[in-house]
Amino acid sequence: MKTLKIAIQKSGRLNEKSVELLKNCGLNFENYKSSLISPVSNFPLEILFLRDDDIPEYVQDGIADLGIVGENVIQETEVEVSYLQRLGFGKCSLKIAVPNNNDIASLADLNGKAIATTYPVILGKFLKKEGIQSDIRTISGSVEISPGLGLSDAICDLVSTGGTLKSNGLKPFADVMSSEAVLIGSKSVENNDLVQELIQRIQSVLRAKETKYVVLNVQKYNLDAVLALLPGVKSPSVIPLAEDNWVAVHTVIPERDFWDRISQLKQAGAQGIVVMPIEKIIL
Ligand code: PRT
Ligand code: ZN
Repeated sequence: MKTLKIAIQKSGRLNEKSVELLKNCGLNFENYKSSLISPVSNFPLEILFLRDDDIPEYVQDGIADLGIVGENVIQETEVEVSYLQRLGFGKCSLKIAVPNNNDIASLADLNGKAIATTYPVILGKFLKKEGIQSDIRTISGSVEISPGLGLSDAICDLVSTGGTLKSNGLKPFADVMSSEAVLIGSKSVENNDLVQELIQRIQSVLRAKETKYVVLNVQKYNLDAVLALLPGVKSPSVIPLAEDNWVAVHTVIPERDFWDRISQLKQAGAQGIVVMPIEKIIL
């Protein structure tokens, strides 16, 4: 079978998490900062390290079969690619932001105003949908300083913590889109067996990330109350302990309701709760 190529960001916010994800999928490769291409020794795959802006087109044109990139970049480049898997990292929102002291109170107030952005395509579509006519000023970076320099009345930029807006005297005003890193593929590879294998490995790593392996001890008379709180992948394992009347329960619980569940378990009589990370969950 032909060797696949996957394009990931060479350096920047998505590089480290993309490399970590692929390594957690059991792929062996060198991550030399100087190389543009790195072969995987134990899977028919090559990794291309690129600027994120180039990834969607490389995938669309079939130069790479797969890519990991932010949805914001895919939508801005308007490429024809398949979304194969959301990856849960690189989360951010594209927002319109305005100076703290300003007279912009509603979207309609953006009519006739200048908005600086590096995302003219996405912003243009958003404004069109909202029936707003603004002057979109496309700039290549440091968007957040443009209102202070008198170059625009507002900006449209990616926000994660909001710290950059704050330190530039700006406040978020409208959400344009939310984004995260996604695995994309060229239209021709969707049904390829190796691609499906890779997607399954990625899903098992993502599932594992969302869950914890929990071991706890409980007296038998409290077991039912504790089990009622534990969904488990199928059902929790209950193992007798050397001490009479005690059992150990092993299970997997979702990270999102982790702390709630832990305090409920303690109230129900669980003791010696050990929580462990999981590497992979293969269903
Ligand atoms: O060199 P290359 O072209 O590959 O990288 P790049 O400089 O274009 O992109 P990079 O590495 O900055 O971001 C890559 C991807 O990370 C983006 O396309 C998004 O999908 C995602 N991402 C997640 C972000 C952010 N969070 C983010 N906060 N990209 C940029 N920012 C910037 C934002 O533009 C602003 O300047 O961070 C600043 C705001 O951050 P906060 O935390 O202060 O709100
Ligand atoms: Zn870029």
